[in-house]
Amino acid sequence: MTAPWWHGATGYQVYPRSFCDSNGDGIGDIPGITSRLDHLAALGVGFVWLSPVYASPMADMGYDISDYRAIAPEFGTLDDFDHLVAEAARRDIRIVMDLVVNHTSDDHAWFHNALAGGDRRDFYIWRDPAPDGGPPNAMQSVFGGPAWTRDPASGQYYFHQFTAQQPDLNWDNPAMRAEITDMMTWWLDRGIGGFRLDVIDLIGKDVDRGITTDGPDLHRHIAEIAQTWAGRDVLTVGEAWSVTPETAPLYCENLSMVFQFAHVIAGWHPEHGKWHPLPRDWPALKRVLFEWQASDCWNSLFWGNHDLPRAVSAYGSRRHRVASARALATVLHLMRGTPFIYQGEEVGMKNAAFSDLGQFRDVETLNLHRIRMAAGEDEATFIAGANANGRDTSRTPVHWDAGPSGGFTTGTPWITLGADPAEVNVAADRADPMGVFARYSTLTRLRRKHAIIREGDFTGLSVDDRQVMAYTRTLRGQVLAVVANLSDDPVTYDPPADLHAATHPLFDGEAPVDLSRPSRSGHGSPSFSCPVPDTSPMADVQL
Ligand code: TEU
Ligand code: CA
Repeated sequence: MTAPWWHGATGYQVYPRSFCDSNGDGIGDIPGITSRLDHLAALGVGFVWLSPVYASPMADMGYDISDYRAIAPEFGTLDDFDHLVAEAARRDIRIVMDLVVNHTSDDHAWFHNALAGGDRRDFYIWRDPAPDGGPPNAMQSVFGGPAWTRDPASGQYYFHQFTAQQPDLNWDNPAMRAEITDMMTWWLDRGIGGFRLDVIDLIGKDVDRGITTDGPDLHRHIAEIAQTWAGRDVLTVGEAWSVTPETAPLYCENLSMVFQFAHVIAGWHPEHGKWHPLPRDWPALKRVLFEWQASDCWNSLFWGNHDLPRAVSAYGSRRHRVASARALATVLHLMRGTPFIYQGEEVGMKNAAFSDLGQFRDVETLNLHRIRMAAGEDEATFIAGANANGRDTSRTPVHWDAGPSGGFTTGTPWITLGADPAEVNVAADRADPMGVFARYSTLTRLRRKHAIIREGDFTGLSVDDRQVMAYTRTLRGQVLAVVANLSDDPVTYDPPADLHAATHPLFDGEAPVDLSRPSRSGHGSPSFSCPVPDTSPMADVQL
């Protein structure tokens, strides 16, 4: 059996609102994406994960769909979408749709019908109030507050895992499921490259037992929707915050891969969560990353997305932005799995630096603000926290150049630009042969070219080292050794004894590193044995 195409492909996530605005209304749109496809082709990506472009009131920025078969007018039309798919295909890039089927918008026709007591009532999850008239149980929504909202007309409550504007669909209802599979087939027939399935671990829930993730019917439901793509050569990526190495194989029976967050969660305070990141701890992060490398399932590999801080801010060096962005790219993309680049990451964009509450747009951040203020937090502390951990921090527009609005729009952007657009932008970085883009575009090509990157066995090295990430990939007697300094400072790395002298550098123009003896390397260290002192050491060695 030949390996699936996504083993050799690199993905790129487009958050359409902030990618490129074609008509000056300040909102990125589909024609804007099409206009920048040559950038993605130069980067060498094989597919785009397109965050939702469906009709939506945007209560959760498109993750609240009001019509699955229509495009939001601010993003364009179905013709624009078909044109994007065709133009992408001409560049060997597939368009993977973000599919949100755990819930719809409260503005979906089904929910209006349900509120009116029509035949779609049971498309959603309704329960009678508790004896005291309150919510049926104590379940909480992800964005704060109860997961139940009362419908005054019927007196019943509906369930919503996210905002009240995102009622959960009732997956126990076969008529509802039939509508979803019809809709999926309709998109597949348009020639899309597959689906990224939003919060797919939630669709088997049992609210009466308080179960949301990994519910009793989860894999039966996933198997049913998988029928829509049976026999089609498409990529399916299941977003699953709850998946573990033990449960992953169940997902992988039907999906190409899970998009799991173990390394993200490992960086959070175990009790207080993402707003309380732990001090960076590479041994802990590596343990998680390496554990997943041993999974029987194919991996997805990523540092960031539209819900997470920017890669270089979350994991990189403050002092060496470019070098650490390159090193992070390198260690991620040479692991086993399909790497994903979040828009702007390919030029080392950083977290936003908002200074004022009025600059935030995300419902989760704004809800949390209310909760925090009520608890007595001061605004400056909140804003600093939101810049570091909130979702808007990575949702600011792509900086295409140093011009007004970063070349994103000729109008007023819907959200403030990110940090330092004059310095950190696509044009500047692409002009630098040692820039971030140069490294990413090399990595996408190396993955296509070298079977060892796609198929090689993975062995994590030196897991307790606090500064260096190191591992090998092995295939048919060949060894690829990956060693990168992820710290702010020069390091001396003493490689395990069984690594011998390098014979070939992986990256053109870099000398092989002798891994038979300790070598000193680092950001700015003159004694590093690579000709490029300001980057990660790489070597391809023969045992
Ligand atoms: O995210 C799933 C999810 O649970 C996140 O809301 C996550 O908990 C949060 O971002 C952590 O801070 C997906 C989408 O990626 C996200 O944008 C949506 O808001 C959410 O589903 C609901 O559709
Ligand atoms: Ca626009």
